[in-house]
Amino acid sequence: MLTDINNVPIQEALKRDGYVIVDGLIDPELMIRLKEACDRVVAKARAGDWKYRRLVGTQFPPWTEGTDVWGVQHLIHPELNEPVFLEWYGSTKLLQSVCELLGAKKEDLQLELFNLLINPQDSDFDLTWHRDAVPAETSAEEEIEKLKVPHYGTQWNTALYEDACLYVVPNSHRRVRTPEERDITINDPKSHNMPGQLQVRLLPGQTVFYDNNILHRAAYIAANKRATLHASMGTIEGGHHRASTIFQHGLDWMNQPSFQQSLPASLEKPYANVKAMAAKTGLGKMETKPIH
Ligand SMILES: O=C(O)CCC(=O)C(=O)O
Ligand SMILES: [Fe+2]
Repeated sequence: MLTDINNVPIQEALKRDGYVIVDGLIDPELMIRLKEACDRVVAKARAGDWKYRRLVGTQFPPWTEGTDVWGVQHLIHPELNEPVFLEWYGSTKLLQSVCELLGAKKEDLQLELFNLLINPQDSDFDLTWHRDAVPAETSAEEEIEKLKVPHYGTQWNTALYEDACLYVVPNSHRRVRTPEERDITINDPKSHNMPGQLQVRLLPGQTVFYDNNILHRAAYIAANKRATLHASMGTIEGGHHRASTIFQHGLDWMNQPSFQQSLPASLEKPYANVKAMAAKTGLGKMETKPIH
C-alpha cells in the first residue's frame, strides 16, 4: 500500500481531505528528461508554434484569446513528438498510485488528459475559486446532486520545480458550499481570504492528487518558474459525466493511428478503454462542449 508524505495510505487521505501529497513518482533520471522536454514544449507554446495552449485572461476551455501562456495542452499529442511524457504517464509507480486511489484494476484504467501548467511571462494571473465540474452559479439543490456523482477518475499536479501556486479548502469536495464560500465563489472569486484555505507546497518531484470538486484556486506568478505536469486518469465505469469533463478539452487527435503507435505497452489497454467510453457515450468525435 502506498502512503503519502505523512505516512497515511493515499486512498484514505484523498477521501478524507480531498487531496493527498505523494513523493517519489518520478525517477531522478526521468526527471532530467521531463524537464528538458518541458523546456522544449514551453518554448513552442510561447512562440505560437504549438496552438494547444491556455492563455492568460481565460480560465476554462476554450482558450482563444490572449498571448501570454499559462498552460500547454496535450503533451502526449503525437505531433509534439515527446515520448518521455508517455513513458512517465505509463510508468509502474504512477499507474499503481492511480489504481490504489481509484480502487481499480490496471486493466480498467482509462487514458485521459496530460497537460502542463507553467508560469506566464508578462503578468501574474489568478484563477478563481472553483470546482472543476460545478459552475459557481449552481444552486445549492443542484450542487448536492452534482457532488454525489462519483468521478471514476483522479487528477494530479506533479511539480518539476518548487510549486506553491495551488490553494485548496481541505475536505470541501463532497459538501455544498457554506453561504460564505458561495458568496466568495460568485462575488469575490479571487479572494485571498477563503475560510480554511491551505496553500499546497510541492517540492520538485512531489505530486498532489486532488478531487476535482475540492474548492480550489491557483495563483500564477510570472517570476517563479513553474513546470507542473497536470494529468488525469479514469476507469471504465466513468460514463457520460466523465466523458463531458474529459472530452471538453478536445481529444479527437487521439484517434490518429500515429498516437496509438506511440503508446507504451502499459497504456494500450487504457487507450482502448477511453475509445470505448467515447463510443459508448455516442460521441463520433472525442470532443464535447465546455462545462463552464
Ligand atoms: O494551477 C493549478 O494548480 C490548478 C489548475 C486548475 O485548477 C484547473 O486547471 O482547473
Ligand atoms: Fe481546477
